Amino acid sequence: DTAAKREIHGVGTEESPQKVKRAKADNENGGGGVGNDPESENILSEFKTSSVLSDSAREKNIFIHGKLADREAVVILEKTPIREDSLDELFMGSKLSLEMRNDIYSTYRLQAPPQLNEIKATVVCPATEKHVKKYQRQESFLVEETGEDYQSITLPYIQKQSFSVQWVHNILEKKAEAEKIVYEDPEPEVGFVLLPDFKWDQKQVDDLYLIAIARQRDIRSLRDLTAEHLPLLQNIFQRGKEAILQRYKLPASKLRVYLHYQPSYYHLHVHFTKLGYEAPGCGVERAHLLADVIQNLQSDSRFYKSRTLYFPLRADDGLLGRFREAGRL
Ligand code: GTA
Repeated sequence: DTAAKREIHGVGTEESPQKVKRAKADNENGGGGVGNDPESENILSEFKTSSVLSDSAREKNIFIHGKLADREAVVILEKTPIREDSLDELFMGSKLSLEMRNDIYSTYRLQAPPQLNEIKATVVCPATEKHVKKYQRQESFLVEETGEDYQSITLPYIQKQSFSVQWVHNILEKKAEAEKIVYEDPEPEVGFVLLPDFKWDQKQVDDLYLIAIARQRDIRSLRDLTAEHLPLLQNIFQRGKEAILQRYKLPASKLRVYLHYQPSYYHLHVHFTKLGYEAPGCGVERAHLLADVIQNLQSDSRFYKSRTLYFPLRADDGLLGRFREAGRL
């Protein structure tokens, strides 16, 4: 799979290696949430840790709650994948210390040059209590939501309690991340913006992750979709795949294209990830393939209004509390 091994710079992206290497500190809604700062001062030197929300030795990441200049913040640190195109530099330019040798086996501590030893840092500041809960490791419960449950429990809850989508509006209005747009269709009804998801460092296609954000602002989620939205969904599917083929040389047969239910952000968006990359939230309990969504709406315009949908909620998610209060769990 040569496409999968191919690194991004030099393969059709216009972004310079320096630019794509920059660690991101885009925040969600800090004073309007426009996050195009150039690499600058180390704002994290001021960060005071309160607690570790979760961590994973396997995924090599840690989610930390703390304070940044007296404001609540969540910081996510994640070691980035080792790129094939950096191997020569890694072998030549590192310091190596032997840890143990036994027969044909030996292990070393390899101290890579700083530019090959980056950690991706994501900062959410000011973070709401909901952000803190979102990133906290917690037990999950599968919820069964009928069309009526959606109307009586979920909809009233999300109308009051969901995350701000200011960051989405900033993208649509080119107030943030404008330089990262991979493809855009300006048409108001079927148009969308395709750009790298902020979980992706864009250095290699192995973990490719883009999102397509619909220009229409009144579609909250899967539940709002009817056959009327088929031209929009088909446009995102078709043009999104074409743009990814052109930019990253990855064919549609290598893509997992899906919507989340429940999403975190209630403005219609579609996830494009590389098949084989286990992106957070790509499991069957949360991801709905766009191809299936299109077919379901073609056979029944009211499919997502009437179907029972299943999804996991974390133990202290307020929505789970509402399902409990309503005796639905
Ligand atoms: N380009 O400002 C942004 C931005 N924001 C605020 C969110 N996204 C953004 N993309 C850009 N700029 O894929 C992306 C998110 C997500 C999508 C929204 O928009 O990265 P969703 O509405 O379905 O929400 O999709 P979802 O999937 O719950 O959100 P998210 O944040 O991906 O959380 C899912 C789980 O992924 C988390 O619980 C956590 O376990 C994990 N996760 C989240 N962020 C990171 C991270 N930076 N590194 C590693 N794991 C992470």
